[in-house]
Amino acid sequence: MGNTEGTTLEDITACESYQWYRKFMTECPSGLLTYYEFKKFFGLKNLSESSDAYARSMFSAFDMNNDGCMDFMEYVAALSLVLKGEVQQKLRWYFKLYDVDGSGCINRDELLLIITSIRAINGTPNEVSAEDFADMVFDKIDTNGDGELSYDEFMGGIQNDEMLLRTLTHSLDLSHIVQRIQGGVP
Ligand SMILES: [Ca+2]
Ligand SMILES: [Ca+2]
Ligand SMILES: [Ca+2]
Repeated sequence: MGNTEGTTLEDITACESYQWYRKFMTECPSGLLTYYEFKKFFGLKNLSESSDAYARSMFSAFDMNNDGCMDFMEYVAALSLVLKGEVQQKLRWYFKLYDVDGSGCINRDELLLIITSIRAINGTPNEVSAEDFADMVFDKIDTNGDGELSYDEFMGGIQNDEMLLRTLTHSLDLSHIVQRIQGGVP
């Protein structure tokens, strides 16, 4: 797994970082978020096995130095990326998130796991089954047909497909968290 996160913190205003800092420190006085606290923080409760696997891979993607905890900088970097990052930065991060086993490629099982988990967490009804959706993604963007999505196939394919891009962006909609943060913490 290459450490090529292009995350910059430049575009966060001082006021926003203060709000995020306050929120983080209120909910996590130790300054380090474990996976258990992470789930509490993001209001993830009663997760099914696959949703839990997804939340766990999201946590690992946030935990950039892989020490098993999310510290404040990682938290801000992640939020900043998810909320304001350029499409390319976001996709790079999604790729890391979706490549559950860190092999450098996304295979069909990994994609299916993610789709199923996202659907379970978001609880939204879908016309297309997760299996069909995964097949469609592979049909569209696995350009060399080897059954795995390489980084280039993923980046190129998603960016050239309005619908996939929108689906991906919605899959990690953190707006309710932002609302909680910006609404202020008592
Ligand atoms: Ca960490
Ligand atoms: Ca993989
Ligand atoms: Ca491929």
